Amino acid sequence: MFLDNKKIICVAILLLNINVLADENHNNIGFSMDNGELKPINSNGHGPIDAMGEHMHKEGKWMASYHFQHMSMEGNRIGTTEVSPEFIVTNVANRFPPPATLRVVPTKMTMNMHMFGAMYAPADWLTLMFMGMYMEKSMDHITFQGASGTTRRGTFTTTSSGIGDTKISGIFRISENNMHKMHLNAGISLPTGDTDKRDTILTPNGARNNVVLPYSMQLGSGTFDLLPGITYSGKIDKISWGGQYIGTFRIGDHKGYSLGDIHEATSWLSYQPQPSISVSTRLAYKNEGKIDGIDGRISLPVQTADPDKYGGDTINLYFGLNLAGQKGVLRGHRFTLEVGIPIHQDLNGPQMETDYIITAGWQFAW
Ligand SMILES: [Cu+2]
Repeated sequence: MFLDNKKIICVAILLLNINVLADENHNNIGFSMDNGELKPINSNGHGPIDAMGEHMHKEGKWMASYHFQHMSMEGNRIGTTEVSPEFIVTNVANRFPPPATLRVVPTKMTMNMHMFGAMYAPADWLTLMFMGMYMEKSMDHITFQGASGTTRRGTFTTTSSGIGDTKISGIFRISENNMHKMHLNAGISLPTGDTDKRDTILTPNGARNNVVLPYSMQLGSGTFDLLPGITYSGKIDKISWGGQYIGTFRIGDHKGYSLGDIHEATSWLSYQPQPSISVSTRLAYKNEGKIDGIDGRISLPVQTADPDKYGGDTINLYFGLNLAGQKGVLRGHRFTLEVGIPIHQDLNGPQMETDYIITAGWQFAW
């Protein structure tokens, strides 16, 4: 199901890619409004797809978007050191003893996010943004037998899916000239994602229990979150670049806990050999705090049940491809693909490490 979605989107993008390029070949790129030709739509006119609220729109303009993101995590680490399931169940203390050590280890997690966005600019200095999402999560585990030792009892998988949190933002122009643009981001995340998801687990003594899933398998933060930020972007000829800081600050708590605050900083560089196509690279730093407080319903001998086993520092490197349709039915449509790999992960572990992130997107402005 997960892979099928991804394949369909990849194939669709490849087909559209061929169309856009075929279209382009018939053109002399001598666009200008004077001789009746259409003005080119720049594929790098927006920043990388995974950076949120990185562009604004002119007064009266709308934009609709759909992004699909697939994230894959496998294996565990403590700090920057990779650790095995056997190491975890013989060395890491259980926050909820007995038993004294952890007895269940997550080994693999996949997350799919379907993001539906809308943007509207009531004025040149203000763009409004809405983003809703649907999420699918899946986590594989190994359960070790009894209270100690490294004998495996079995494996199990938990899943959760549904609506995630909803983001509403205002983007405010600070300054703009031919080369440089700067704006402020002011958003709020509404707790529309479920925090009561349940599924069945395999316990160390062999029971199959239906429990409230740990924090990382829930679909929302449970709290209203403030999302302040600042974005800069620049452009000369075929080269564009930019940088952004976005924070996520939880307001109050929910069911006795709040997820850690997040600081994200990213910078990008993109090259557009012709308006219909551009390639980009991006570096993204993320710092996330531990969970504050505890949900009294979650007390299992597994790292994901421990609020202190969340957050850390990560740096991801991304590569992106951006296409902008110029003519016919494709005009105004943008297609983007961005692939990210972690180059640094220092986690409050044991915690699962990220392998890769793929984001495919469609945007249409009118
Ligand atoms: Cu937009």
